[in-house]
Amino acid sequence: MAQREGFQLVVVANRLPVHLQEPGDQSWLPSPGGLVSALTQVLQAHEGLWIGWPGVTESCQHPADFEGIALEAVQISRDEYEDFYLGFSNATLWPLYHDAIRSPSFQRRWWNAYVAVNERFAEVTSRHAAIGATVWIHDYQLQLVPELLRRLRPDLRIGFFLHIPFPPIELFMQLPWRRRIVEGLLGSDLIGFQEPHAASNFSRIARRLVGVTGTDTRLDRLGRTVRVGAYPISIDIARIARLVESSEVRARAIQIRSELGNPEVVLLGVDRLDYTKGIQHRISAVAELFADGVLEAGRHVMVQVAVPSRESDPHYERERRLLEQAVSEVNGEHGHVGRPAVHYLHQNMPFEELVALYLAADVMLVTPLRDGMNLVAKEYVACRADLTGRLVLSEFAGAATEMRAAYLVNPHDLDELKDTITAAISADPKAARRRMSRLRRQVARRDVYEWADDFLNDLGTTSQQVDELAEGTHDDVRGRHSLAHLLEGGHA
Ligand code: GDG
Repeated sequence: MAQREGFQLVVVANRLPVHLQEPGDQSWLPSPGGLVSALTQVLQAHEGLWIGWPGVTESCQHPADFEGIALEAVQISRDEYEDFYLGFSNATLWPLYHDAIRSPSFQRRWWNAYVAVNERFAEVTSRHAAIGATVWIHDYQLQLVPELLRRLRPDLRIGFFLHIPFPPIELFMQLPWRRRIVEGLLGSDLIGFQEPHAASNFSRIARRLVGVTGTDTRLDRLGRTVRVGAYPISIDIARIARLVESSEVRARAIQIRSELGNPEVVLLGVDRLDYTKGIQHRISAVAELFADGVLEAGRHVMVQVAVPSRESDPHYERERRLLEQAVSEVNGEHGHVGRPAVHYLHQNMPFEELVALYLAADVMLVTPLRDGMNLVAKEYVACRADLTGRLVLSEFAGAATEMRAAYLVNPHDLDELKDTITAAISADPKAARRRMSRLRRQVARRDVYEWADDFLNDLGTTSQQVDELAEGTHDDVRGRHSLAHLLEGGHA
């Protein structure tokens, strides 16, 4: 739905909401997930535009729209994929922002590619946003875009949401380009984080590094107010409720238990195969519980779904090898013929199958070493309408800030992890129901659609000066689409 004067609402994310079924193929599928559904719905209501990378470095013919929203691609070359995506995004920022669980690597070439790709996103956005439009930028790959875009288009209302944690100052200060990242984010009118703690980490760092004044929730940047806050993301609760009620999904859950040999207890883990998710810590705890005789193959069984992720990255390849070795050791030592202790699936599956697994599982193990939120924890709880099921949850997941009634655990403490899993399995059913009931009330407070509305409503009430600019400067902002032009002195 192209509009000559541009779009009033623009979402900017690293990826478009569609992906190619097979590389080299030309059939595009919607990317799964509550976030895509929520943002699509918001954009549909405003005839908005989604800007992102199509996911392939070769030129491709992506669809011009998706479920009634317009799509605009930002191209990334093969070298930029290596340096901007695998390099700076996933081997510098990702580990640094996740407590440096793996050592972040700092490479100037990666940084230069990050700047170049962020500039391209800002330029494409500036060409398509209407005068005074609202632009919502997502995640750690695009932290420079708010400031770059503001330079091109001071008339825009700019929001940014970070899906992953924002680190404490002690870690963030390692980043050679720390000041540029903070200045980049400060180009926003509203910066949202998953947790209040992340928001205050950012504000403290901004005051220290850039010398802005203000509180943890409001910073004064060059005469503008930048609001900072926590907007914990959620899930599509109604969709999950519909699936839980469907007879096919319920029948599949029963079938899964039967295929597992109708054990007394099914333990479940579902994660992207990522070193931040604590999958190995969980497998170690379960292995020791089998060795101690607390768990017995046949009576107890674990299912671990490890969704393939970032497979060309050597850290992830190594993680996969170590995990598969650990699983095969447990099964070698504690399984029986036809009755493995741990069922391991390294594959993507339809969401319906995932919901059937959530329904089939008595104990859900969510043990990341650090996680922005963790939607799996919320999805599991949303599935347990009959109040059965127990959630073991790492205190280092953003979800733990809200989900206090879970069996909370420090996954680094192997004994505590074993004790917590044992406590969850053997808890008095009444006490476990009370916990699940509290968790369900908590999760029901806000779904992903309300999350998006909350953010956009708050963004809509920011920065009066934006409205004044948009009214007075139509001619002024036209044609400001190139950062190179700006830097040459086209517009200061
Ligand atoms: C980042 C942050 C934050 C998983 N396997 C399959 C599948 N999934 C879906 C789950 C869930 C989602 O993927 C995973 O979400 P998480 O929150 O656990 O994790 P990240 O991918 O690391 O996401 C995280 C999130 O952004 C949102 O802000 O919570 O902290 O790291 O929804 O259901 N879906 C399908 N098949 C699978 O095999 N269809």
